[in-house]
Amino acid sequence: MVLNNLNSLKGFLLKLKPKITAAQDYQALVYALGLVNKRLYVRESSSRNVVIIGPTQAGKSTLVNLLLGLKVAKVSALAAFTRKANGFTTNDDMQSIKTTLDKFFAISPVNSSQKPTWLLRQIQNSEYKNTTVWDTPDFDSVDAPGYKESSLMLCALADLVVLVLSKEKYADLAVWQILKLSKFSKRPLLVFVNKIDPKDSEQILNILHNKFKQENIENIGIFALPYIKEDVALKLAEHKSVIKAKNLIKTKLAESQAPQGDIKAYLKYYWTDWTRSLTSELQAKNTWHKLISSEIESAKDAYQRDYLQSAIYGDTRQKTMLKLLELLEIPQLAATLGTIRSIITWPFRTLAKNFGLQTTTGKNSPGNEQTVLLEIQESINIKLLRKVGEHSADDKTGWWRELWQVLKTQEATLQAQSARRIKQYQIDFAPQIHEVAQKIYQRLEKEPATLNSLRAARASVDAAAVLFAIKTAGIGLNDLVLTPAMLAFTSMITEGAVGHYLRREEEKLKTRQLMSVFELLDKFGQDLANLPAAVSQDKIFAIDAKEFKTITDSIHKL
Ligand SMILES: Nc1nc2c(ncn2[C@@H]2O[C@H](COP(=O)(O)OP(=O)(O)OP(=O)(O)O)[C@@H](O)[C@H]2O)c(=O)[nH]1
Ligand SMILES: [Mg+2]
Repeated sequence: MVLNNLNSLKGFLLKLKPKITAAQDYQALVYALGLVNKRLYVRESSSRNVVIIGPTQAGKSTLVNLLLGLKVAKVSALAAFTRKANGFTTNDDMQSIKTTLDKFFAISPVNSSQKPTWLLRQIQNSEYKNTTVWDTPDFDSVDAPGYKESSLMLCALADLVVLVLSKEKYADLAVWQILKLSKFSKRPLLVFVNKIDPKDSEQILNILHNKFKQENIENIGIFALPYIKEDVALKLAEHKSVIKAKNLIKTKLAESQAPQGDIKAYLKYYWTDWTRSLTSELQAKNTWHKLISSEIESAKDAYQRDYLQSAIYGDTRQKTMLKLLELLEIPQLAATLGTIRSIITWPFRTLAKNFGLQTTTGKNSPGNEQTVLLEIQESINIKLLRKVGEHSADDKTGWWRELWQVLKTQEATLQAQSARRIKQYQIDFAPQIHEVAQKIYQRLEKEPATLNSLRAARASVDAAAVLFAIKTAGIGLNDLVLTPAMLAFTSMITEGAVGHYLRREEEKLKTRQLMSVFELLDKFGQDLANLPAAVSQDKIFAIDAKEFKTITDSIHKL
């Protein structure tokens, strides 16, 4: 259970990592990854780790050699000389430590081609059994952000930390920022101040003791090392500070395993800082969904107002009428068909004129409903684009700006997609219109007088010819439904005996139509809600509110 939690926590931290810009938060997060990886991969029985850390040129590599009594770490007067973590181990089983360390240090994407940030070398030293002593890169030089991860990770791995300061560096902010990380981990901390003039030594040690007290950071000893002109290693090897420190380290390492440290408290302490941008982003996402909902709601109102309750709803009625004509099978039509057949080979304009059409708008001109829906869709997009633009103006996370870009580039695609959805809705809804026509026809069958008069009427015959033209010539519905013939036929029905019945059925149809269009509009909303997914994951967190909550809750169970 805890392992599962740790694994998902690790995945979450890895997602946060590339987006954290504040240096201190970043370093705290890498340290947290170290703590998590240590729990996940480092067995308690494995070798002990002594980690030497400090600012550049403080004398870390020099001290590693002094503590080991060997000349293994490379010392140089070049600033930021050590750039990889160098482990010197007395453990015989190099292979097994390497395997463990490979897992421990992996905090970059699995297939990243990054070069290893650490090296391991076996040494012979009978003083430290089953121990790895680490020389680490500095954490304060200009280049350090590029390589200090391994030092931070090692601080988390350490069973004991040795901090090396020089007389110019002990008050540096970077030093104290790193030390604050160790507050929660409870690793024994030993401090060296290097290159000190012996006459200043007491004073500097006092200042440091006070500073540690003030910062509430525990240490197991602070030692001063004098500035030596040359042959540092040779002359300091027997220095009392070095001897004392070596004994202290050996005693500490011999004690039972260092406490694991309180990961939970540590995570809780930094959690708000690490997730501040994520929280703003999730808030922005939430606002985006609310904006969409409110636009879709007004679109639903607009559809009712501009279509269902408007005079142009006639086009649905005309579709019903056309279907009804089909069902009526008017006998006189056969005679008319001859004429129609000769007409349909004519150009479209001539044909349309024959049926009393004033204007011809082409055979693909959209129906009224389609036009209304397309306009509604366009208006949703325009309004949302404006609102997203407003939010971008004071956007701290960059999320709104990214969304604006996506919305702008996807505008045409969205429109095309909506147009397809509208067409599909109309195709899917057609059977319901036909069903109403069926019902009216069945109703008419019960009233043979009306049925016969309809079949006989001149208007029906002309209208049937219109229907025929639509079916055979592929002429757009909208061009022809308003012909006088269709209007005459429609009014015969509406004003006739079944008029009342028709209107009642039409009301029911409207309700179903409204529901179908609500579904359609909700799909528009879904398309819009999915837009943030198109934003590159380099730019925003790929974390949703649910995942965030699950992980946040899981910290309490650690
Ligand atoms: N004269 C003198 N030089 C010292 C003393 N301690 C360290 N040095 C020199 O200071 C320089 C830096 O020492 P290193 O041990 O390489 O320092 P470091 O902390 O490992 O430095 P980076 O790896 O660059 O971060 C080297 O030239 C050392 O010889 C000392 O007590 N006296
Ligand atoms: Mg060094």
